[in-house]
Amino acid sequence: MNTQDFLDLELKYGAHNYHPLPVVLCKGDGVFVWDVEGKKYYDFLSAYSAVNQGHCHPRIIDSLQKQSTLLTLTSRAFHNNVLGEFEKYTSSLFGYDKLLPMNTGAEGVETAIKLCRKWAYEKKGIASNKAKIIVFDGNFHGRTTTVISFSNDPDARKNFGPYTPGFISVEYNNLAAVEKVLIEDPLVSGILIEPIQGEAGVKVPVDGFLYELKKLCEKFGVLFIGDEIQTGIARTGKMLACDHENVKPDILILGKALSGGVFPVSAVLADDHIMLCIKPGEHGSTYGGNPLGCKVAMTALQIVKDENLCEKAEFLGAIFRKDLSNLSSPLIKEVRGKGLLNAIEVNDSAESKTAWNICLELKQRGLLAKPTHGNIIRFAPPLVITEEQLMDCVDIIKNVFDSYKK
Ligand code: IF1
Repeated sequence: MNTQDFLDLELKYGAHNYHPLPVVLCKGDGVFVWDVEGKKYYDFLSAYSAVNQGHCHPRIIDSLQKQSTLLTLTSRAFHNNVLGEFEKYTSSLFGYDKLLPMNTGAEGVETAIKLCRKWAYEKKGIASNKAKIIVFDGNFHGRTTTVISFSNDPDARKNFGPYTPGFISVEYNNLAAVEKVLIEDPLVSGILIEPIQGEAGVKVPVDGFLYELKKLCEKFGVLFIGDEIQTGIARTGKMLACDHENVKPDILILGKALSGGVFPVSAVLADDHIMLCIKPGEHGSTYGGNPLGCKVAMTALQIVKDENLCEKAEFLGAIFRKDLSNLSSPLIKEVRGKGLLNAIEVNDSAESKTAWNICLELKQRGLLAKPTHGNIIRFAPPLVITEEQLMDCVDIIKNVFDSYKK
């Protein structure tokens, strides 16, 4: 079967809920992936930052293989001998009392919302069913019905109602707008935020925004809920993007690279006065906390430390942005990002095909990236990329922008 055969197969038998680049991958190793025709590519998406540790990292695969022969799933009806170790390892690493394990990012966000609401009623004294959570315009937190209820992306929302109430959306990066809501509405109990907005096109807030937001949370007695599913685990040059401003979320949500792209593992972390608001029988998941995922996740986190991935992302990210900023192409409107989460905003309308066509040209030359919001191209390679490989990629990107005509 060739590429077209695989595309046809998915088109015929798969739901049409995605619009992928026309490339069919069958192998991955570190920063590289291969398609079914044998062509090799640099992966500059990293499965939306899930593969920070690189494809098929041998240590993660080893953990997966070993644990898979011993025990994979017990459900939470019984204990397993890996969950406690994972909970201790991860909550100590991030500095929280406790961890609640789930599987996907969206489930982690749902868990955080439920936890915040429970805390609002049982600790903050909010009247039953009245709690509200502030979110931000342009947010992306997943695809569940509650989460899309507070999206402003028409594609994500339209004809999926009725929507879950209890959310107030304010402009991202606008502290005064948040403060106004907090002053006017005493029912607000939490603020859910991406420290850098991914889907919105790698929007980095001004320095000090997260710090001031946390101070507002403290002043008004509301919980800072950090969605670090995409920005966490070294992607932006620190373990968490919030670390850049020494902000510790009251509720931290992790996913994606928590398991290095090998197995779905997400987690919510909080201190006792928050986490213990949820009691037995009130929340859970069949696969959440399974020993296979727990082993995989511990190894994935250990690799981040052992291979200095935070330092690498910070160092290489600065070089990458500098080199991209030096490309003098009329097609580049802006280069932005933090660590190895970066984007080029293409100088064309969001409806134009320019960014898509540039991505097809990049693919032709051996680099895979995907446009978001029409005219923005995200660049997020696995953090195990070497400086030499990164320079090779800068050349590819430069050549495409130099040669590309609208
Ligand atoms: C898709 C975007 C990235 C996330 C944050 C929660 C989730 C995500 C901050 C949910 C997921 C993904 C999902 C992916 C596209 C993607 C994405 F472009 F849509 F925004 F990464 F940038 N919080 N992000 O970014 O996690 O339930 O998917 O595990 O195909 O929808 P999930």
